[in-house]
Amino acid sequence: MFTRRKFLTNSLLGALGLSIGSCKNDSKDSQNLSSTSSSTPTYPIAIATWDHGMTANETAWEILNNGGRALDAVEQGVRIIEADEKGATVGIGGRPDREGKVTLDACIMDEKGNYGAVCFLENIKHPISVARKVMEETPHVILAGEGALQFAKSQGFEEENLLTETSKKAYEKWLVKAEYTPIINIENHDTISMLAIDSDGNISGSCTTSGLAFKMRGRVGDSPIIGSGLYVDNEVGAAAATGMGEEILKSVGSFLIVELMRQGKSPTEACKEAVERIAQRNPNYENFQAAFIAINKNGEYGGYALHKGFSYAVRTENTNELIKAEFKD
Ligand code: SD4
Repeated sequence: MFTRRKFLTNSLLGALGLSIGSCKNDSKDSQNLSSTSSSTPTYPIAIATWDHGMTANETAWEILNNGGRALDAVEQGVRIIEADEKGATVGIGGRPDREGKVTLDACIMDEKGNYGAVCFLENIKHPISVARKVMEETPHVILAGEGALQFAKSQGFEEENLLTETSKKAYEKWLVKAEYTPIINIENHDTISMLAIDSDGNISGSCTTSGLAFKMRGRVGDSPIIGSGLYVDNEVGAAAATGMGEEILKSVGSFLIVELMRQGKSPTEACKEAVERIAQRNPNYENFQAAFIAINKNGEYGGYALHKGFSYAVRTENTNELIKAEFKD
């Protein structure tokens, strides 16, 4: 629960200016790792990837601030981004695969360790809510493709065209050369992952994406896969990923981060180690982005990226800011 000590610490932070709407700027050298991790044990809290995390956090915060469950916050928060046609990497408006079809991946995990996911799902705007239904209404944890769509429809989700005019034009432009060379921080950018702790101290997480633009048909990334795109352990904390899914999958990065936090690392230190491992194992790491966010049981948070350009949004009672994450480069 939110204690008086936490309140006082938060008030102090507020007085120091760590407050609404700010954007922390960290050049590679300007912050040490411990300063990026908040030393403020505080919850409720929501953190989410990229700039649109600020928007998602607003909705999540309404739920958390009213005593709602972290699971509801992480579902409702990312739904806002799934519904935003302007976003090119999540839900409607997401860039299609090489055959011009938008295919979506998503997963959700609650404080009891329950997990549900959908992958290679077409024509459904809110894959995160289908993932939650998989978790709560089926004996399984992942449904894919046609079966996921069939299940979604059986649960009352309606099919709709997710390929917007803008996405269609982008696809037609891509078709001219039809080269598959994802551009760092552009074509593997903007998956939304969200982690939250509610006022009961319970942790949940969500992750939803249209994956890499112009991917091969049938390709599934890290985002719907437990331990890679997302992992939650209510005793320790949670972590989530964004970036080049193939490399994140091979590192099982989110699970690794939670285990490193269990061993005593701060969220940022743990994210950094997961990123370092990806770089060590892949001499080609200059050519893709990979980034993680994490929170621990105390509400401390952090993030770390392979390359410059990754930011994540943090919302607490006294903080509403976009943080430029530290990075390896
Ligand atoms: C994927 N990890 O499908 C996702 C893409 C992403 O920000 O995170 N974009 O590989």
